[in-house]
Amino acid sequence: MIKLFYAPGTCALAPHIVLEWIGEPYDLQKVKPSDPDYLQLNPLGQVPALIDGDSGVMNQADALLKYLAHKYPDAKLGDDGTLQDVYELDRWLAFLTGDVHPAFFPFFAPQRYAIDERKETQQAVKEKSYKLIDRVFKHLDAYLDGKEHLVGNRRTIADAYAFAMIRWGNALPDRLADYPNLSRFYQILREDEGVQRTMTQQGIDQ
Ligand SMILES: N[C@@H](CCC(=O)N[C@@H](CS)C(=O)NCC(=O)O)C(=O)O
Repeated sequence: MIKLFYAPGTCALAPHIVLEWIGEPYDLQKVKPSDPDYLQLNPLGQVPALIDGDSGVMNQADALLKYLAHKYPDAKLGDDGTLQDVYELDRWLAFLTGDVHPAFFPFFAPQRYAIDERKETQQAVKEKSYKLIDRVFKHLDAYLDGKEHLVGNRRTIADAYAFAMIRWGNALPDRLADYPNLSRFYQILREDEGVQRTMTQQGIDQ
């Protein structure tokens, strides 16, 4: 059986949602990424990680999402087999994991970006991240105008990852106020039963 290692509210929410959408049984293991026991499993000290039977430990959220989509083709959460769709799915996963996620690094962990430990310096680093986040959120918001999904007109693994990222936007000072399409996208998925189950299991709200 597949086992997902997660920490609440992190990007591990994406494969968790996808497992719910797939609907096959899976195990869930809550971890602290820096915990020595977890570091034995995943020396990167990051979530998500996944074990599927004798697969060994697998990591990197986009690779895990594609693994799940390929393993369970009937769930139709991956590309539709056309070259254009392969590209669309890959480009959104690359943008989400390579641009959106890192834009939040200084927001969530300013101490990693400034030697000066004073509160005002840490706050200044955090505020710098708003610009990075705004750039990627604006791009996503413009793209989602009039759309409910990122790829094609159907639910895919990219939607699950986008949800996890947009959810982080609720921690911004103005929340999602400047991004009406992200707000709408978020609210629609927030109503999804699979998404609701993951949030209950992870003990997170909003
Ligand atoms: N490239 C990795 C990034 C994973 C990542 O940064 N995960 C965060 C949670 S969203 C984490 O575990 N952070 C712990 C840390 O950096 O100490 C992936 O896509 O899976």
